[in-house]
Amino acid sequence: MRTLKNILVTGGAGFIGCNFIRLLLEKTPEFTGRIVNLDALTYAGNSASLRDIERRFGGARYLFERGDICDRAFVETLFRKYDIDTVVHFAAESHVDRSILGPEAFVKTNVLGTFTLLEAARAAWKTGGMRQDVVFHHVSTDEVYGSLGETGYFTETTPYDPRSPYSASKASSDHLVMAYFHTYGLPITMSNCSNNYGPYQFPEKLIPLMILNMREGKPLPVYGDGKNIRDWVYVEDHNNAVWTIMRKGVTGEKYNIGGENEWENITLLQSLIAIVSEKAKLDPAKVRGTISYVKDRPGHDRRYAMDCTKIKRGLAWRQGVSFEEGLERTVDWYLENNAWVDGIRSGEYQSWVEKNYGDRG
Ligand code: NAD
Ligand code: TDX
Repeated sequence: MRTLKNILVTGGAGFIGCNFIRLLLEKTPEFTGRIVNLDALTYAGNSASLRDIERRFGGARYLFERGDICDRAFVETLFRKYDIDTVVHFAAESHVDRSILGPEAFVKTNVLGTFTLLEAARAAWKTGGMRQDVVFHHVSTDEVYGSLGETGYFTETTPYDPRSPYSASKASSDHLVMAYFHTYGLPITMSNCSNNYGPYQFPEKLIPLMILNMREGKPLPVYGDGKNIRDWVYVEDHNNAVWTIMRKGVTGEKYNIGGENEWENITLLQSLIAIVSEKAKLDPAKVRGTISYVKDRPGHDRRYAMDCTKIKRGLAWRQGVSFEEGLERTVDWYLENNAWVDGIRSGEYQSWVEKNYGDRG
């Protein structure tokens, strides 16, 4: 088992990263070290997501450094300044639709940014030979494997077959990470996870977008025939898996993480409508009437589904939150956190949505 002391979290102001920092500082007593959060605060990064963490742990166990993972000199300074022994790399451009509209930022951050971090880690951890008491954990996605038909699952040995600029850029970063293990002996671990949901997710993604559009009486845009399938996992279950791999995962290995919880988008939406209508006192029939089938996403992958046997058998990880419970928690969170929501659903993001999608929400 690795003892991790000074952790560099990249992208800690984003959805999964901020939940990871919360998990470690609030719910993981065996972690007594400190976290340095390196985040550029792009449109998806939000310092409001960690304001209370800053207040409670700031200065001692939690430090925020605003910067770009592509900035080599800055990243190297952080390794030295904080004596970093662990990297957990969440920072990325993460939205498939945006990668179709503008792929360049995806290549920069996801490919060049990952390369820059790997180079900085290699330089910092090479003291004669390569240190082996350190770890670089790379957070990736099921989308690198492409699209499934009606049957079958992605395993860790499924050949890569990315279809969108987003998944192609993540696939490139995965290959670089593995190459640094084989070529330079950099101690890496990697995880590929299915669709996450939960608090603090940017409301361009399906679940928060739908919850907030329902609340605001806006159309609910369903791509294509609504029968694309995703495997949903609660963000805390994903982060528990990442933490487990960082401590106990075999160096040089990758692990699939998923919810083993497949839903057609339209069926998921119907469940969400029932939950939100009850909690927000809306008429479910009226909300259903706002479903709007819109033009499909180009290259829209039909189905994702993860085989999680390796992490379950090898590292004894399990999902802890049922879909029913996770959706309830998520809806409650979005209905209760008006200040956080309003901060995003105004200004820059709203103008971007209107420019690219008209008034669909
Ligand atoms: P997100 O878009 O919510 O957050 C990304 C964060 O990275 C933001 O805080 C942003 O400011 C930061 N960032 C972006 N470019 C940066 C740069 N150049 N330098 C420094 N910081 C930068 O993303 P997320 O949903 O939290 O995803 C986190 C990671 O998990 C990503 O690597 C993504 O590919 C992966 N992943 C996400 C999901 C999912 O369902 N959301 C599933 C599997 C894997
Ligand atoms: O308005 C919408 N209508 C719709 O039908 C949106 C935003 C999405 N969809 C569909 C497309 C997908 O089939 O819902 C499904 C989920 O879409 P997204 O929330 O955009 O997620 P997805 O494209 O599946 O990718 C997500 O999971 C894997 C994350 O954004 C990635 O970062 C992660 O790697």
